[in-house]
Amino acid sequence: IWHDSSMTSTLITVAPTGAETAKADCPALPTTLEELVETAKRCEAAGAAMIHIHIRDADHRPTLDLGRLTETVAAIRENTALIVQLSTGGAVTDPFEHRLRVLEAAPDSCSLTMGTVNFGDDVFMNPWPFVTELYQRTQERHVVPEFELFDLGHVAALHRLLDKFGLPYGGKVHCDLVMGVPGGMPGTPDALVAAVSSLPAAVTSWSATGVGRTTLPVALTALAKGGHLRVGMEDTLTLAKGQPVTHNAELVERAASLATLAQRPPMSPDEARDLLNVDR
Ligand code: KMH
Ligand code: ZN
Repeated sequence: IWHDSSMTSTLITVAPTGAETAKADCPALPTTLEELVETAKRCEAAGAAMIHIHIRDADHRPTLDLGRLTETVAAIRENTALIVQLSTGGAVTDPFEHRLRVLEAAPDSCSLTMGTVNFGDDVFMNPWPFVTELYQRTQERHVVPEFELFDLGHVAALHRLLDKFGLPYGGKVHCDLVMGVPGGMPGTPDALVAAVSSLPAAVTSWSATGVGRTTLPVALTALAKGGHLRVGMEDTLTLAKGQPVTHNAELVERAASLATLAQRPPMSPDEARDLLNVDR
């Protein structure tokens, strides 16, 4: 008997950079526009359909500079068919105003974190008034949000948000479970099952990502549960103990192999646009 979800193909999102790793500590991290475009092309060829983008300034430090973001969106669109998702999370030090302004770069999609969470020694701030303001702006500007869920409380907040403010632009509800962050839910199969079982009925698709050593257990469980995958150097810097990632495409290739083995091969950017109802 084939379960429905086992016949669906897999959306692979690549998150190649993030805001936490220093270029000096990891020269393979794509921090320039040229590196990002090259990464996007190779990851698309390896099976990615969406890219979750954080950008850096000329000194490789995280930035939410609107000009740079706009230029980045254009460059990825010109060189790939990937769905362009900009991070509105930024770095833990970014002010709310700058994070709201990200939408002005007109991406296809944006991340939208559903609550505050301890983040290692830091705090990733997402108070309710910020979450609701950002959500309403996505609806006004026709940006498809991806709800980032770091904890079970964020799942409860997603119920509240949808009840109060209705469906996102496009009518689909896609979320991403970010697991294994020190301060958030653990990257375990049990936690994944608990979070997925609690998702609102309006959710039409979900992906999961496990940071660090939780990458593989989270990816394998997500595939088995009918979910999609997010991988990349934002979340994972080693393929195995003592084996550093030398290019984001290695993580996408591994995700694509797992998905293919699970008989849920990677979906094309075009299929992903249908899944998320992102404009063409
Ligand atoms: N860099 C983290 C503080 C997102 O992209 O929306 C937040 C983050 C989530 O990466
Ligand atoms: Zn991010």
